Amino acid sequence: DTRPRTATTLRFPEGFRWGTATAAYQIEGAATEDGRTPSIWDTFSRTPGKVCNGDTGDIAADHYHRVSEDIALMRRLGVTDYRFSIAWPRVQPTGRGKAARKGLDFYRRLTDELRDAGIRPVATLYHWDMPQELENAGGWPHRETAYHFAEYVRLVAEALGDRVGTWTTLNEPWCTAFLGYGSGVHAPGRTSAVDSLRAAHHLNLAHGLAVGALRAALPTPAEVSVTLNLHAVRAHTDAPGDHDAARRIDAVGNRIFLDPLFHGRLPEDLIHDTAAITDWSFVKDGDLKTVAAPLDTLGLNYYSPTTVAAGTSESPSPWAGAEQHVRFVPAPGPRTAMDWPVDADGLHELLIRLRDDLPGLPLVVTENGAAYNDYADPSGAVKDPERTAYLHAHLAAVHRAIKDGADVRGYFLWSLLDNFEWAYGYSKRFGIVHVDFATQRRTFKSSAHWYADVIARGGIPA
Ligand code: PNW
Repeated sequence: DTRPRTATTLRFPEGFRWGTATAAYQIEGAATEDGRTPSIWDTFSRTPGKVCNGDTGDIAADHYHRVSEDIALMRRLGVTDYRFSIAWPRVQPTGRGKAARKGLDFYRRLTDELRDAGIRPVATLYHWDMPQELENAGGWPHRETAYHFAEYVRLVAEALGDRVGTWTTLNEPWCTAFLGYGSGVHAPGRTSAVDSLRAAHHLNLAHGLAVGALRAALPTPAEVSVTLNLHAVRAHTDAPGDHDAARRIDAVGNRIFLDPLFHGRLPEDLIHDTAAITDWSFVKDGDLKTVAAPLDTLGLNYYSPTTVAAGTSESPSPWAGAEQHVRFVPAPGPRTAMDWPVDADGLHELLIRLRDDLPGLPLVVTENGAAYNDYADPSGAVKDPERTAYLHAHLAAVHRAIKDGADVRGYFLWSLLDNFEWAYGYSKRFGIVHVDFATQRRTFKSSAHWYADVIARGGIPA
């Protein structure tokens, strides 16, 4: 890059990783090809009333057949890294037994082409698409699932360990446990507070067992990580009840993962808060030691903050009983098409908290981005100025956190492509590349041109 580096660029550190992120079920399609079996998301999306417009991931962005084209998009962006997920039902179709060669071949092809393009693969092992057979056997509330996950991870690490340097065990276990088994808005759509807590523990256990499997199977030292969607929780006022509401959401939203993973303990206040739901006897001797296996980095996904006050909210909820003490206060100001408030300070807050609570642990923003509608201007260019503004504000927050001493190593923009946005189906678009789902044509939005420029300059306009 020969462009002048003027004082008007907020530059990121040398070697900062600039990426984009996707997930298998949201982009791949090819739902029944090469031996892939149904996942809980295939079942859920086929259940009437669960996903907007009855959309499914059957075809999605057809990425399974468009790997080369999609890597060419990333070359144009200039990304250094690509975060994708591996579909469990593609590589171990029933969730048990040996690996499926054709499923693994797909990820071999993907990672080969990434390497040829000079883009580092960052593989997530679980981004929500559990083989349906394992859900039929009990799913995440069932302890055995954690051991099945570790076995699947071993198969994948043995097959792909020579070509992937960065591994993430789980994406957002909070969503899996609490949206999947608590509020039921995500697959498998169950609504039980105790099952959501059991699921959270077994996800932690699955993660710890998977770290062991990765360390044992990977040929060379690799980077091993987990990605959490931590909640930037704020008390509405200084009233004690509002602070207690924030503490409760912090316990069941954040510390339920942070404490076991990084300190090998359960939050005392959470055990107390949930005493009417469970005695936590599903946590067995030795589990917390397994869960707390050392990690090389922590991935953080951030979209918007949460403000709470004393009160109550609807049930079933993803808060395991805390909804009886907590009211969610709508934030004033701009919102995205998801109706999520735009507030970049929340990202800075979380990075500073992690700087203080987990000293010495490098951080990576593994997802950040926004859903907005775009429009074609008369020349045919696809414009999404609100997304560019959102990204600019959030990258500025990351830059400020780094200046304040947070050790942030990279930023992955969610998402490369418009895709299947879970319960919202195709009605919400997170991509910086527009996908016309009728033709599968990809077009850079103005935000993609902007991001390419940011990467080329190594920073954002001041
Ligand atoms: C994350 N919530 O999902 C996921 O990792 C992505 O797959 C997803 O497309 C992206 O964020 C945008 O939604 C979330 O309700 C879904 O709190 C829902 C919530 C949080 C994250």
